[in-house]
Amino acid sequence: MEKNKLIKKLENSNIVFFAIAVILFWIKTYAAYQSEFKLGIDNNLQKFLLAINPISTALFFIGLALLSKKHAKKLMISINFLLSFVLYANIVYYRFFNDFITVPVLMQAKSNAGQLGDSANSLMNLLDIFYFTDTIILIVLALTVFKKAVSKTRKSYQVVLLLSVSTFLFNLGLAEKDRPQLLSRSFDRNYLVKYLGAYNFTIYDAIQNIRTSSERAMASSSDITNIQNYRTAHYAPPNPAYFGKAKGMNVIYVSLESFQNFMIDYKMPDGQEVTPFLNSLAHDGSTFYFDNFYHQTGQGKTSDAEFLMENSLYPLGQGAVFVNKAQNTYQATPAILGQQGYSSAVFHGNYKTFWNRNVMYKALGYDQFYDAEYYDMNTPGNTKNYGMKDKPFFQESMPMLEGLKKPFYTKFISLSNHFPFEMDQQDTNFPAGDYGDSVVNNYFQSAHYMDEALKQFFDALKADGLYDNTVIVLYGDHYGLSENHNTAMAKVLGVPKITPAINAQLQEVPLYIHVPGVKGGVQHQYGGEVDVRPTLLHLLGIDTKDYIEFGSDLLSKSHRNWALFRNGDFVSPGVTAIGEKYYNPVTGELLPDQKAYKSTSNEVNTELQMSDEVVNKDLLRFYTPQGFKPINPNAYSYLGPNDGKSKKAKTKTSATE
Ligand code: GP9
Ligand code: MN
Repeated sequence: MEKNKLIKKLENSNIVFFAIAVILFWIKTYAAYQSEFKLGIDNNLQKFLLAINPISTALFFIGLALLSKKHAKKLMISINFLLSFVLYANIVYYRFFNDFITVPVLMQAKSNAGQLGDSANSLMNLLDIFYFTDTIILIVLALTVFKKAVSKTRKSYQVVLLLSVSTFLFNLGLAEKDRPQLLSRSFDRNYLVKYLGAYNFTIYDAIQNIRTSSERAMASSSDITNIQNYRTAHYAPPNPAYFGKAKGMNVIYVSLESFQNFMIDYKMPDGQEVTPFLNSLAHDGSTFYFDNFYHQTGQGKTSDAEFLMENSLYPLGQGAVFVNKAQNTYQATPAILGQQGYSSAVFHGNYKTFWNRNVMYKALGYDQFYDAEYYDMNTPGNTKNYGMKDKPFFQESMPMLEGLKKPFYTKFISLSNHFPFEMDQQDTNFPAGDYGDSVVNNYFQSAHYMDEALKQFFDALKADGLYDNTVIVLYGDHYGLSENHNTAMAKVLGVPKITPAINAQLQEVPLYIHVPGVKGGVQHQYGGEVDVRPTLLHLLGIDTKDYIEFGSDLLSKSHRNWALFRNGDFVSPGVTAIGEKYYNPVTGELLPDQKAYKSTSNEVNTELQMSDEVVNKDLLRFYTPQGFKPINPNAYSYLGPNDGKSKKAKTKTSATE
């Protein structure tokens, strides 16, 4: 009898319903942390924090429902559903990108028509319903056992709020103990999620975004002084042996989609080289081939690589700088060369709005953008994934390239070697890999196709005489095979497992620079995409000392021999730093004196912070390098091939009539 009474009492209380909601939500979130995300938990404190971090969120948000006496249960269920949705969206995004959703990523979904697009379906499965089971259980309970439950008072919310705030502060306090300055100097989203949880991360991210937009408004011209001093201190003067060796020559950049450096000289089990053409360039002695060169991109992928290469600034820690900071002032290579008599153009077989390119290219000073509209996207077999396949792309680009005013500065963004790398059967007779992972297997065929397309492009350049008077720069934009494929990658590389040091090495992308008449060869210095612009400008005879940039000329005698990653990790000849742990790059083992490298980590963070300041505060608007005229992005317009033609066509028709 007594027992029944107690049960009745419990069933009648919304507080009990609330407690069940919190516990279910907690378990669900923790299960997701364990099974979906690779957060790099490495001590007991971190384990503990991961376990407790959903509590404050659950108490706070689900607890809000207690403010309503009438609709408490309904509200709890709705809030639970919303939170579950946030978690699940992150899970799906993480399966593809190994990263968490940020506000800028949500914003750029508009301009990229949802980059996940078709892939999203393949990243979801039926078992994912698990992430909504708590919502379902709550609905069932609300309709049955707790049908009659009521809230006696709103006061319970005060208690819950107090509990939530104190658990949060406790959590944050412990996190800061393990990682000081967690909130102020974190470039790695994994850290924030592992210490504070996926939901708090979303809130932190939203606040960060509001903060950076107000940062621009508050900035003043004095903010650039600090940056200028830093820049002057790190300037690497040109190497006289190379300075001006390409003066007046045309420039062609080729962005090699998703192309990683491990492919160079890689042989399939039957002995076939995957990329014979690129291999031959690496060894021909007349092309610089950098074999310790790294991508430094963030969430903006291809566009981040473009940003690095042409501004020598780092992309943003969150979102794509092309999308979020296209209104800023820049002093980019196309603008610099434009003022030296160069014409400039980008060639890319995808639509111009992707990555907000049509807006950003104007800020960079590009005269023309040949986007998808200029290519034959209708012939069956010409396109794949996002647009043109590389062979028809290069082929159709030639007449447009030949029509440019010389000297020209151009960029070709290849596209078909893009995730998931599937090939149309008629495009390949190269064997796929056999590594138990279809994405990895396809990668070999797809890269081989790109290599053939490049050879064809070089042949065309040789045939029309451009080759002898053109600097050609080829670079892999970013990794193609994410950590999700590391099991197969271990087989590809013939190692027992992908250690953190090997994983860092997998971020290597090839860089080639061919300068007619200049002897090249394999170069072992470390560098990243940020270093290419000073290298190129110095070859063209333009000293970069007055420009605000963070890279250093790869051919300079005082080149900084490192590559830092956007999340604050770095690689250099003696050490690979991952998550502030320092490894021997060769053996992959932790280095004995971990403290010795802390100062380099600090330098890396300072550099990223400085670059972020330039971009977030739009500081280049306060500074004009000597000899450079600020450009007006509105003065550029990219007409499509048919724009303005309709009128002409009409005139023609009426003339014949
Ligand atoms: C799309 C191309 C590929 O235009 O740049 O985008 P990615 O996903 O590699 O950034
Ligand atoms: Mn890309």
